[in-house]
Amino acid sequence: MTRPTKRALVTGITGQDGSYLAEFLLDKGYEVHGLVRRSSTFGTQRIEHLYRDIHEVERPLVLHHGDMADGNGLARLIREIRPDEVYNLAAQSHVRVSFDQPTYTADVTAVGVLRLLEAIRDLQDAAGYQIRFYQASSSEMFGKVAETPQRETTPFHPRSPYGVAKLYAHWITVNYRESYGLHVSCGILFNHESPRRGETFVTRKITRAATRIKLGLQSKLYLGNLDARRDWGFAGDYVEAMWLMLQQDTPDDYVVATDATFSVREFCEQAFGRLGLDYRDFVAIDQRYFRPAEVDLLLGCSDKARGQLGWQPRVSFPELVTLMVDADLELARREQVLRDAGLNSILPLR
Ligand code: NAP
Ligand code: F7E
Repeated sequence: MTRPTKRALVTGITGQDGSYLAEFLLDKGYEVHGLVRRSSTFGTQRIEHLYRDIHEVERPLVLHHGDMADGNGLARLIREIRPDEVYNLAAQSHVRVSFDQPTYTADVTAVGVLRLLEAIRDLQDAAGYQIRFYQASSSEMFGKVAETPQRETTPFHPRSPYGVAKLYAHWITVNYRESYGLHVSCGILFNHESPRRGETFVTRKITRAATRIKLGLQSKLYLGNLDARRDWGFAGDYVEAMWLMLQQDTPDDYVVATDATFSVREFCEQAFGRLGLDYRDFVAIDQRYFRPAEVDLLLGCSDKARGQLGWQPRVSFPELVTLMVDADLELARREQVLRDAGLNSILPLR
């Protein structure tokens, strides 16, 4: 086994992006440490394949219990691991949920970042040891957009407790760079999806439902605002941009996007269309899925990331829909087999 060249700590490693980033860093030869929340059930489905590999080929992946709400625990971990790079992906990341849990969202998604930055600053002061830090900022910070497309210089106007929490996290990261000379960068990422996307985000909700409808496992799909427009990319492409930011000599902030926008309705059309179905026959509107304040339109301009990082997305919108539908069709087929065998109660989540 080749000796790992660098050590990274990934918070949110059990999430969509965390799982792709862990894969990416392991392939680059990193020793990867992940922060995992304690829960009464296993929450590590998205990284199980990386864990399984450990027993076959030696894969330097180590998981640690911790929580963004626990500053002492985070500081102790940073001291013990002494990572070269920290990728902060942990967050209460659901916009609709943030309206129901605003205080929790602020604690984890906003103040959690401050806890990590303080731990990094303390270690840098005590040991003269530089840790590079990535903050997962969000296009939700643009909210009620001041201009289109949105770029690094576009003024922010968040429209949800999540967006406001991300804005605090963004500015405190910038502040620690300016105040203490930390090597910290923010990726202002527009929506990015994959077959590993959480099932309550709209794209995955649509591809799960469309494929289950196709196989007769479900009859209707209830959605909210079909006219919202998003700049949707593939998560696997976006984690490379995170890594590229930390390889720069100078820390900075970058918009990461495909620079194309589509509506939720267009996503439905394409997803159901891939299965030979007309979405209008199956989609119904449920007011519960509308938000108290909506972000109507997001469209990124990623010229800076493309020019300075040499990054570009590889997966287009139609390719993204196709790969998600095809993966969920396979999942639905397995679900159908289990159902036919009378094993509904032990259906695997993924
Ligand atoms: P995700 O799938 O929801 O993953 C979030 C991760 O954070 C999970 O590993 C989750 O752990 C962890 N987490 C939540 N609360 C925590 C806590 N209190 N302590 C420790 N860990 C906690 O999100 P994602 O789509 O991968 O996004 C990654 C990051 O990018 C998030 O910060 C998100 O806000 C941000 N972002 C996402 C997008 C996007 O389109 N995906 C765009 C811009 C920015 P569990 O598995 O235990 O729940
Ligand atoms: O909603 C509309 C909804 O929940 C997209 C997070 O990763 O990206 C994500 O936030 C749009 C919204 O993502 C339903 O109103 C309609 O306009 O998939 P979403 P989001 O809110 O854009 C940003 C960049 C992040 O940073 C976040 O962490 O779809 N919509 N009907 C619906 N949305 C959901 N979830 N469910 C519906 O039934």
